[in-house]
Parts: sequence; structure tokens; C-alpha cells
Amino acid sequence: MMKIGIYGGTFDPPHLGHMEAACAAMGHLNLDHLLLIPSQIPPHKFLPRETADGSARMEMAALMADGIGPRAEVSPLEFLRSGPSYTVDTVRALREQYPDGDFYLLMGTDMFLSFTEWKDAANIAKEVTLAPFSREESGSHELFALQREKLSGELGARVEIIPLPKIYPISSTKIRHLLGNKDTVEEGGSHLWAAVYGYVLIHGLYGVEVDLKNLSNAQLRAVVCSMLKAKRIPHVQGTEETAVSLARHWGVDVQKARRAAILHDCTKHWSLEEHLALCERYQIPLTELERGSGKLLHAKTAAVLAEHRFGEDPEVCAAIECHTTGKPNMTTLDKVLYMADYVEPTRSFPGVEELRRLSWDNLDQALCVGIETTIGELSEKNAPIHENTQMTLAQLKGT
Ligand code: DGI
Ligand code: FE
Ligand code: FE
Repeated sequence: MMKIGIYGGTFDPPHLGHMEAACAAMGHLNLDHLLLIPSQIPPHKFLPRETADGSARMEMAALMADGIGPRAEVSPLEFLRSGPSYTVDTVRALREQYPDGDFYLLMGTDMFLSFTEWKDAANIAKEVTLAPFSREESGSHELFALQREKLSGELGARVEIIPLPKIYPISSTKIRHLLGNKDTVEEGGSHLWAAVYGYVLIHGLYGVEVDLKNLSNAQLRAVVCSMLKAKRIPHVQGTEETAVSLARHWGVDVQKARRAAILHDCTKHWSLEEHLALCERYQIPLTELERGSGKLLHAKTAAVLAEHRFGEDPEVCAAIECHTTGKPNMTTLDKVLYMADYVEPTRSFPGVEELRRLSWDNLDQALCVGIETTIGELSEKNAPIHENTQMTLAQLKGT
């Protein structure tokens, strides 16, 4: 039987405390599936400026789910209903979706201790195992044990307590306040999963006031995380680290190399339509080959965003633009980004070690081998070679 965790909440915003609790539940209960279910917020509950609308909370929860792992996902069940939902309705709807599901209803201490007051508590208890989080340091063990006795006696409830190693020291309310104050934006962000923080920054939620054209490195990283799938992040981090080391080694502006690396793949998961729409909007001339290839276009669209959305230096944008194909007369910064992308620590292919060494010994030769390798792989698949790829190689060979 499939074990399914149900984790409801306002998630306004979802933060690292939720994430730790979700991961603890996944591990302790050995769940096959975890559903994060953002609830409707009654309009009177918060000041309008302070609260994020439902679709933003859904998207933030989805970004956090991506960070928790492939078994976690967001369910729009409560969000799609017109008013606030009762848990019993949600559980009924989930039972229809998963007739054989073995459900675990995750909940905080207060919810657990007041469970008998919930609407149709007995019916909920028939459908799910109650899975309250118990903070180990809170000393509420006796209270939990008593409540478990009571609920199993009165309602026949099954209870599985999920131990949490520590109390996460902050609430969503406090985080909203930190984000809303110019001096404590970063502190607020430090309590959020990076992609969620990036989403908050881009959309200016909770009264955040940042200039997207003047983001700190940490903020830019967060924004990029919000644009990518979690599994791509280690590659971007690896590219940043490697680009920074190579920049120092080859005497290039380290900060420029860093910014270029952080942004280089930021549009990597866009659809072809999204790439084409942005190029259209900024009148970027495209070749026939580029028009049909998201793989080639991601370098161009990332460069456009770097320039127009994030206000990066022209050299940074230029390096991003040629990071996939190279181009004639590449600057050292261009080469550093190209090679960092090629040999960063998560890359593995035959010859990567050799190419890493070469990137430190002879940058042009490394570039030459890199481009030859790419051309070799493309030729095997009968894929067309971009003119810039060909010209870069020709130029390197000629010198
Ligand atoms: O974005 P990454 O995966 O980190 O790396 P990248 O930007 O170097 O992109 C690599 C992809 O781009 C790879 O699938 C091959 C493709 N590519 C690189 N040069 C050419 C190319 N595809 C074509 N058709 N022609 C090229 O010259
Ligand atoms: Fe790329
Ligand atoms: Fe890359």
C-alpha cells in the first residue's frame, strides 16, 4: 500500500522549519509520497500587503517540494475550493484520488492536542493515521502520550508521533516582518529555501523592496534557484566555484566570472516558445538552427535577462551569451566561463580529469579540446554544428 503524507498549512511563506518537518516525516514514516496542501487564507486574517496570494503560495510550496525531493509534490485541492476547507473534506477528496492510500496526516502540537474539536474528528481518524510532530526538547512527551491514549480510546485513532530533533526557531509571521523591513531582508531570506527566497525577491512579496538590478551575490543565487529545478543547482554551484578559481588563476575579474557563472543557465528549463518570445521581444537576430533549438537559445536568453532584468556588466552578458558555442575572439572571461561550465566538479565524462588539468595549464588548448569533444559528440548524433562552434575551433587551430 502506498504511504502518503498529507501536510497542510498556509505556507505564507513556506520556510525551512516546514521543510525540516517534512523531511523528518518522510524519513520517519518512510513515505512514498508527500502532499503539501496550501490552504485558503480567510481574507481577514492578515493585512493585504503582508500576505501572498494563493497562486504565489502554491508556487512557493512547489519550489520547496522540488527541494524536498521527487516524492514530494503540491496538491491544489484546498486552493481550488472557493472558501476555507475543513480537513475532513480534504481527506475525503484524497480518498477518492487514492482509494488504496495509507494516509498520514501531519500536524503540529496544538492541532494534535485539540484534535477532538475538529469537525468530524472521528471520520478523519478512520481515514488517516495522525502524525503529530513532537519537538524533542519541548518536554511535552507526557502530554502526547495522554492524548494518544485518549484519541485511540475515544475515536479508535491511530497515532504515529514524528520526533523533531530541534525546534526551528522562527515563524512565518516573523519571517514576513523581516522581509518587509529593508535592513533585514537577507535575514528573512536565510530562513527560506533558496528557491523560495528567490521567488519572493522576484515578485516583491511581503513588502520586499530590492532592486533586481542590484542584487547581492546571495540574492542572485536565490533568484536563479527559483528559476531552475533543484537537480540543476549543484551544476550551477560547481560552475561558480570553478569559474572563480579559474578567474583568479588567469587574472580575470573574479566578481564578473562569479556573476556570469551564477546566471549562465538561468533559462535552461524554458520551453522553446519562451525562448523565442523573449528573443522576439528584444529583437535578437536568430539563425535557422537557433530558432529550432532551446539548447542553443538558453545561452542567448540568459544573456538577455542578465542585461535587461539583472543589469549585469556587458562583459558578463557577453560571456553568458557564448557559453554554449564559443565565438571568434573570445575574451579570457568568456573562456573561463566556457571551461568552468565544461569541467566543474559534477561533470563526469571520459577525459574530464585531463581537461581539468589543461584548463589550469593552457586555457586555449583546453578550449580547443572542449570544442572538439562537443563537435565529436554532436557528430555522432548527426546534430548540426553551430557556426560559432566551427569558427571558434578554426580560429584556435589557426593560431
Ligand atoms: O547548459 P549546459 O548543459 O550546462 O551546457 P552547455 O550550455 O554547454 O550546453 C550543452 C548543450 O548544447 C549540449 O546538449 C550540446 C549543445 N550544443 C553545444 N554546441 C552546439 C550544440 N548543439 C548544436 N546543435 N550545435 C552546436 O554547435
Ligand atoms: Fe548552458
Ligand atoms: Fe551550464
